[in-house]
Amino acid sequence: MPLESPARIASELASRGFNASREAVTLLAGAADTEAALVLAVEAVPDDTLVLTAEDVERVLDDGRHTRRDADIGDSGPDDPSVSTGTDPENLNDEHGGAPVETGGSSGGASLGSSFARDPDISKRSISVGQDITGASTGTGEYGDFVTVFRDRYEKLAGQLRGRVNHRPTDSLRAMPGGSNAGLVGMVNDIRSTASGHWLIELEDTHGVFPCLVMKDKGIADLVDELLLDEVIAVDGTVSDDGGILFVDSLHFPEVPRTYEPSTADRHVQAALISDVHVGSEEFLADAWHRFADWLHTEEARNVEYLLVAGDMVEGVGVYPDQDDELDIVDIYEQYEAFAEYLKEVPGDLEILMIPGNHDAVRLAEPQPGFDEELRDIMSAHDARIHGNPALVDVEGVKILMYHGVSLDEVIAELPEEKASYDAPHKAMYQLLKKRHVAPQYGGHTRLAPEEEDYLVMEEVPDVFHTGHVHKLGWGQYRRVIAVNSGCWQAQTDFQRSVNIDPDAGYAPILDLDTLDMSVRDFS
Ligand code: D5M
Ligand code: FE
Ligand code: ZN
Repeated sequence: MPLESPARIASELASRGFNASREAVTLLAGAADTEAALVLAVEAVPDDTLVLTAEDVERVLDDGRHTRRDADIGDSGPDDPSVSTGTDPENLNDEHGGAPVETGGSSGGASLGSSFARDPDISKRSISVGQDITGASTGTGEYGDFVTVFRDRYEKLAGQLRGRVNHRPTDSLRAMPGGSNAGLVGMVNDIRSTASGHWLIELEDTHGVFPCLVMKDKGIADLVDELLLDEVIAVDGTVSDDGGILFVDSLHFPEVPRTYEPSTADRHVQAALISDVHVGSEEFLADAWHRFADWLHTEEARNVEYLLVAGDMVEGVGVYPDQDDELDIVDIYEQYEAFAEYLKEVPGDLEILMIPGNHDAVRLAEPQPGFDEELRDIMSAHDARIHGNPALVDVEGVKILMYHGVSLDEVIAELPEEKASYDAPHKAMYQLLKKRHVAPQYGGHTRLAPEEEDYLVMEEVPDVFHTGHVHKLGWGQYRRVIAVNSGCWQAQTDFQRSVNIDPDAGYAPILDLDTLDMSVRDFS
């Protein structure tokens, strides 16, 4: 295979056991005979070398046999992907759905072999992960574990809501005189509309359940539209004369505080937030991926030092009916091996972090632990970090909550179109932020694993919420938290056609960690 692009060069070096600095890759791309220069460079370095540097390459180029080519190499490079304008962090209404209209036109000529020369200062990087189930799963799958996980959910979210109302446990509510004012923090057990158009919401606390009536003319019916079963809310109201019902005056979600101020990085550094690569599917867009990987080697991408992948690395096997007909690679391990090859195309100096999705070979129930040792070995390219789904990742002070996004299907199915839709997936994410839980409703699409703790509660407010799964690109700000749903690298499958999903494939959202500005690169 000719080494015509930085991605191929990086991949070739990786398969020979080397990482390489971007500058080294760029120098090789610019050599008159790239292949020969690469061979000479790897032969010339000491046996224990792990990272090929620009100096290593310069040494073989300088001996005259492999003079550098001029910048015209750019003509044969891939087109420069289009760039969108960044969002204005001051504008809280800045939202973007349906990616293609948000990106600007493309402007050819990425100059792959031109004068770009950089070596990131790795010492400035920091990345750490909290709230990850990997290695910490205690669930035995028994009924008692479900009780424990829901109790933990209640306690964590009730803690966030307690200040909002004067909570009375359900048993003492029942004993209160009619007409008393009282509050209740509870998990939504049932929602019914009454014959006269009011709403009866049954809330559950650790003592029992209590019916709460929201009158249709109260002005909070709009909030009832947003309710999902099993989420935790607070209500305030008046106890009925017989003490059997609470007439609701106000309803509260755990929420992101209005005053929330996100944290930012101390230097200009960027992260690419992607998901849903689906290697192994006939519809996996290898060319778009090559363009993305090539771009990461260019000067324009010099500040992209982190690559975060929010699940569905591979297409998997037996995930939906008749999936076999559209598999390019039928063996799950071979799918991961192929994914690892694609991963090798990106610069070796990128810090990569990945979590699984519902197509990956880990348990389907959430929270999903990171991959087992065998799959980690297969995906070890560039020392990628692997964590569970969800994972709260601190990247240079910016808290990024990564979650694959299966619950988004549920939110979109249950809520009115204007509050959550496939065309505006970020709005469905806003609902999760508001509920401070990544998968509130139990029992539909979203399978929950019984654990001692509810890992799906957002105990901390993230600065950035990164999901995928619905294969639609959309981003925006919810009370200053950036929500990004990252699209995919897979063209429409027959199955998706049958359920009317029109994917946004081949886009890479790029986040400035110092300003939290977002832009999207188009590699489609
Ligand atoms: O999910 C890609 C999209 O396809 C996502 O929005 C869910 C949707 N999807 C996946 N499975 C189903 C079923 N069984 N019914 C309806 N919609 C579905 P992905 O996880 O990549 O398959
Ligand atoms: Fe997917
Ligand atoms: Zn998915």
